[in-house]
This record gives sequence, C-alpha cells and structure tokens, in this order.
Amino acid sequence: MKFYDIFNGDADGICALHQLRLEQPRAAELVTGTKRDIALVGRVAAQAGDQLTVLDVSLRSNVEAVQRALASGAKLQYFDHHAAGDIPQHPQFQAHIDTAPDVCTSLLVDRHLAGKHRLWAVVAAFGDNLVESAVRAAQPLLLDHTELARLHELGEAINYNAYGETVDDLHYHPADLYRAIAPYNDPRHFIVDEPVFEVLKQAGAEDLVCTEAVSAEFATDAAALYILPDAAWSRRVNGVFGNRLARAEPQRAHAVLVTKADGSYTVSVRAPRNKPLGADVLCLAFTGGGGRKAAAGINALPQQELMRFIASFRNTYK
Ligand SMILES: [Mn+2]
Repeated sequence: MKFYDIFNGDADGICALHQLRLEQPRAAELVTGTKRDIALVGRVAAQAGDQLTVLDVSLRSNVEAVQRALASGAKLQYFDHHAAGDIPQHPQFQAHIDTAPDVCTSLLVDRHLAGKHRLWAVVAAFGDNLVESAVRAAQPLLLDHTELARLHELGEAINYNAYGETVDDLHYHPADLYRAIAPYNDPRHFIVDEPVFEVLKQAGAEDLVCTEAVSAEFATDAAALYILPDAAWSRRVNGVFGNRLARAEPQRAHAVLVTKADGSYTVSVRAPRNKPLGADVLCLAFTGGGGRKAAAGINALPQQELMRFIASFRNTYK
C-alpha cells in the first residue's frame, strides 16, 4: 500500500497539503508540477489499497484517472474549488468540492480541519488573490497589520514560484518548496528562518520590472488585454502581473497572454474583482480551457484562434 500526495504547485496546493500533513503526518510520494500542470492524478499508477490525496487540481481534468484509480481499488480524498463536472459517486471517493468564488482549496481544508492550521489557509487565500477571504479567515487570529501584510507577501511569493511552462522555469521545484515549508507550524517562522521568502520576493520584483516595457493591446473601462513575449520571466511573472492589474482596476476584466515558442499563447483571464464571474465559461469554449468563475485560463491558444478569443473576451466583459 502506498500513499500519494498530489497537489497543485501553487500556494493554495502547497498550503492545502501542509495543513493536512501537520494534522496527519504521512510519508507519501509527492506528485506536483507548475501551476498549469493540473492533470496530475494520471501520473500515478494506483493499485488496490493505495491512498491518494488530491488537492487544488480540477476534477474535470482528472476524472478519468480518478475513475481508473477507483477501479483499481485505491481510495481517494479530493479537495478542490475549480469547475468539477460530474463528481464520481463511489464509497472509496471522498470529495470536498466547492466552486464558490470566495473559497480556495486551502480554505476547504481549513473548514475540514475546523481552522486548526488557519495561518496557512490565510497564506494560501492571499496567494490565490482572495484578499477579502484571507482577511476574514485571519480575523480570529488577531494578527497586527504588519503580520497580515507579511502573510500576504508570502502567499504571493509562493504563488509566483508556480508559474512557468515547465518546472525548469521555476526558482524552486514545488515539491522542494513543500518540503522546506513542511517543518513549520507557523508561516511567520518560515519567513524568518528560511531564505525562500527573500529569494522569491527579490526574483519576483526583478521579473515585474520587465513588464514595465509592455503596453496593453487594448484597454477599456471593462476589459484590458496584454501579450507578454516568449521568455522565462514572462512565464513566471504573468500571475503576479495579472493580480496586480486586477487590484489596480477592480471593475475591469484582464487577460494576460504569454507567447509560446510555437506561436500559440498561454492565456490567463481574471474576471473583474467587483463582479467575479464568467472567466470559466469564456475559457471552456476553447480547447485546453478551464478554471473558476473568477479566474480561468487556456493552456495553448493557437495563433489562428487569437481573434476569436479577443472577440469572446470583449463580449463577455463589456
Ligand atoms: Mn487554488
């Protein structure tokens, strides 16, 4: 019998697993990748009796692998907040799925653990740019402004690390980042005792400087679209850049496209923060699209689909 911990490589995935393992330590094989590596369950050849914990990757993208694992006699526990599709009904499948726009996977785990490791759920919610949810979750902890701001920065830094075409673009492999975090009950100690936070903060700032040379393809009051060049900094910074745009213009939807070597685009869409809806429907209309109401994406939008995407984006947010 083997344990597998399968998690998105962003702050939400890492902090979701960390909360669970603080509560129930377990030596498991770690299966993770970049933020966009979401078809993770299929990487495991599950056998009878194996236990798979799956965090922060959409069930829609993993349902066939989940069915296969269940058919092999494995047991799965699944936490997620992305559009799910049909949820398998099986006695060995325990699903905690909630697609409300103000929750993230770490907040679902926090709910499951009755707030036991809340600080890490707060970090994750900040990482997923759910600022109001993070602040609300932090309320009973009575943190001061400085502490809250540090947790916000930590969430953003861990989240930033997950962005890349492959793990080679990343500063830390997400499995290594999880292992660095694993000994810490308290993220405030992690920030001080490990170099990770400072390294990521510095690297993120350098990448952001590069975006200053990029202007919007178009920008109205309702929607704006940016295309970043084919470069490692683009692939790393596009999430932070998108979050920054969303915060600066909360009434506006944003699309950030990153050019790939083959001329196609990685697409990230953020719905307006004031009305966080429609991003999932927009992106699901394209091959390789998926995500949540508030934030969604397309893995590889072909060059010849660019105009259709721009038209749908403008039509969704006008
Ligand atoms: Mn998430």
